[in-house]
Amino acid sequence: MVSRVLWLSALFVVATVSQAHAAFVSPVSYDMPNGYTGSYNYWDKNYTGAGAKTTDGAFLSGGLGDLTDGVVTSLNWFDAEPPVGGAGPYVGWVIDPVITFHFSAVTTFSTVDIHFDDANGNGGVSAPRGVVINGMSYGVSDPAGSAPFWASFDVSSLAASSTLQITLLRRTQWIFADEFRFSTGAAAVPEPGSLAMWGLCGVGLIALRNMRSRKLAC
Ligand SMILES: [Ca+2]
Ligand SMILES: [Ca+2]
Ligand SMILES: [Ca+2]
Repeated sequence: MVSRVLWLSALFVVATVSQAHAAFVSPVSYDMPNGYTGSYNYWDKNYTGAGAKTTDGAFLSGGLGDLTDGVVTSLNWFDAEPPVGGAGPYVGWVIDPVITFHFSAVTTFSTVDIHFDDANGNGGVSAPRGVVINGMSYGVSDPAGSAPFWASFDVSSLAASSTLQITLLRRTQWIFADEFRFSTGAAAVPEPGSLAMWGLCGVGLIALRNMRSRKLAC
């Protein structure tokens, strides 16, 4: 009986350790200048907030769209964006866009991941040369190939905040992005696994104590 309980406790320790990883945090909205028109329309056409979704560079605010919809394409802009109409997965800019993400609470972030196109200059579209996140500058290397890629930024040294202002810095004429993800570090509150572990450890200790008591009583 006692060994079975202790075994279960050990299993929960393993489960708890495996859960102690970063968690994704979703923004409640983002504000930014809309994308622009080249061969096609690289707008955030399905954006849910205010602003002209089919006007180049129009200021969009209070909503969510292509940058947080979970859709991540493995195609370069010239394969992913046709036809004209702006419903493709990317937002593409001919400026260095400033995008402000709003969160429901003050949060200590650990990582920002951004998915960019890297067309090696095809059509003027390249990987970015860097980003600025809440005033902190980060460089981005141009990957050897031309496939779209995730760039990961360690933001654990930034002060906790309910907003992240991210400026994308172009390497050439255009910059294309289709998804942003935000992670926090270790959870601030005990996870259910931790509570279960302590509960089972307690049961195990009580069972052990009872057994020893019985032995002594005999
Ligand atoms: Ca997306
Ligand atoms: Ca789009
Ligand atoms: Ca490249």
